[in-house]
Amino acid sequence: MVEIHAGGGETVHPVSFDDVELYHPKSWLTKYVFSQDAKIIAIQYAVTAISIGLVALVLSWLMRLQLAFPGKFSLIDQNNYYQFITMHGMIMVVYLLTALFLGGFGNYLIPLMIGARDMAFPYVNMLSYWIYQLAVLVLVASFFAPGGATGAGWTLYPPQALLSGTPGQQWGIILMFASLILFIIGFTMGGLNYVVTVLQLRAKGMTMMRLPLTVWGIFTATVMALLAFPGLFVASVMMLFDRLLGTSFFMPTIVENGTHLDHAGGSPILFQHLFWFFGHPEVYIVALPAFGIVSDLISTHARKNIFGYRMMVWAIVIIGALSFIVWGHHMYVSGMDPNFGFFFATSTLIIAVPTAIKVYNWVLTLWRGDIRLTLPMLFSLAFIVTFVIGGITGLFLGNVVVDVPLSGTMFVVAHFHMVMGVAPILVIFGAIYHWYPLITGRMLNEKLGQFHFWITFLGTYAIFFPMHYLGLIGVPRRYYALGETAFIPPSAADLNVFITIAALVVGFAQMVFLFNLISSLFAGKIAERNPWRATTLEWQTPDMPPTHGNWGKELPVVYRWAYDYSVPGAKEDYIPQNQPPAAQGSPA
Ligand code: HEM
Ligand SMILES: [Cu+2]
Repeated sequence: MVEIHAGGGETVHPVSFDDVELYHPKSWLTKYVFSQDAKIIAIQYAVTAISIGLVALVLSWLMRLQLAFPGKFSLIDQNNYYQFITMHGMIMVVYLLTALFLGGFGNYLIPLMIGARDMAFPYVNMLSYWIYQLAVLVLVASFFAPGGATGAGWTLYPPQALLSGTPGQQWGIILMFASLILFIIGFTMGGLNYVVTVLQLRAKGMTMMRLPLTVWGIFTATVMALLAFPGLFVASVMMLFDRLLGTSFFMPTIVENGTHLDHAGGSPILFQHLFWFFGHPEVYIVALPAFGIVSDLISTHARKNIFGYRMMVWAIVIIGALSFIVWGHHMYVSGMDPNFGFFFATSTLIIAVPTAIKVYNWVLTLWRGDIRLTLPMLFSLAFIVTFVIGGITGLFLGNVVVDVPLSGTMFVVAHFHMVMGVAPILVIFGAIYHWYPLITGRMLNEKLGQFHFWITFLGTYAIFFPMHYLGLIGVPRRYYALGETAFIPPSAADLNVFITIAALVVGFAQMVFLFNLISSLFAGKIAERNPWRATTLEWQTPDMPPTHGNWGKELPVVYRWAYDYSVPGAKEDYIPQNQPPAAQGSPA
């Protein structure tokens, strides 16, 4: 792994940049609203994603209130509960996490970290954001449409999703699919940009094997998303046809309330396959950028080179590839052939190997590092712990015999919230504390940040740990109210109250975080240039925050990998990627 950082010997074939015409904004409107600058587009993506994410957060409070105090709130009836659960799940997974990691961090960081002026196709990049925003508006509109939002569950399984007993059957489900279709079109426009930009616009000397792991994570996740989203796209279009045109791709011959519906012979299971062909890779579309970002955060804040860079790159790529052949583990209860069950269980368990390698390498990076307990570091450490815990319950659920009894219970809810809810969000927070000074020129308030970290970290455990137990004693998921059962002890109700209080406290801490984000814009301490003394290119721009075109007159030239921290003999404990070998020891 060490061989990569020594000097700039390899031959590279960078694209020539001199003749790249940058689009220069001419008015306020083209500068800040219809902007083609990836940095502005990134902020637009982030603000929209966080705004809609707040809606999902509020929905989770409403669900938790209902679960703790069943029937006390007339505002929440059975139908609402299903609408809330559906919208909460879909918004969190797609409209918040995917959009924020790829559209937000991808847009901001890719061009800067690889030493490019902007994305390859800025106009298409701008369209990508506006179509995403339209998708969000269509989704929000479904709350106000007659019949309200769909209550089909975030997996949108037919035939239930289209039957009249399901809330939102009139408009909600149509708007949900329309919104997903728009989202995928918008994402594809952005995604092609991220891939082409990484492949074609790297600065001179920035070989693929010198890319920071953040870029590797986002790049691989984007390639995956470009391959996985089409599964959801066709499934959405075909479901719309079933709903609107009377086709029967997924709708079986079915009798509803004594009436024979017009559908005949469609396959609901086919929908499940298409959905999870997208749905499982989706977990890693969110996780891989998080993996990459965490690697860079711990290396920077422990002043140590990442352990096993090549291994880390390959682990990212292999996890990405393997996650296309494990989708069936979401369908163990669909009555699949046991041979298939065996195949999917095996492939699922194999993914644990490259994943474990990543965890070892993070720990070895920290080992004997000069660890600074900054907020980005705290969030990264919390991520590693949380991801390991969520991963371990994943190993249980990956086995057919364990999954079958547990799959309808709160155990699954606890598992996926740890691994794909809490873990990536911890990374998002760490990343925001890390890059906020670059984006705004100011630091976030440290005290508020500490408060935010501890409440969020401990609070999420208070929420999701007891849920494992509830699942094990048989509390089902997606239930509006438990009612009286012979097997669930009354103590489950007390635990539900506890979880809800924890959820409200954690929610409050996020409001403090938002306050910090906004107030620090005006009142935050002015950031030094490169406050974390990082090696990567985004901190080496002539202006901070970076301006249009990123690099002023001259593009950077890259001489080394991204992890030259605490190099023996060097004057400073970090050497920026664009520092020539001769001048080693005196960082610019
Ligand atoms: C503090 C934050 C959160 C709380 C309190 C929370 C709470 C809940 C609750 C109460 C349910 C319904 C469980 C049931 O009745 O079966 C649920 C479902 C769900 N949540 Fe969260 N959640 C949070 C954050 C997240 C995040 C960050 C994600 C992103 C991955 C997420 C994804 C989902 C999904 C996919 C479902 C399943 C929806 C379905 O079954 O259709 N949640 N959440
Ligand atoms: Cu999966």
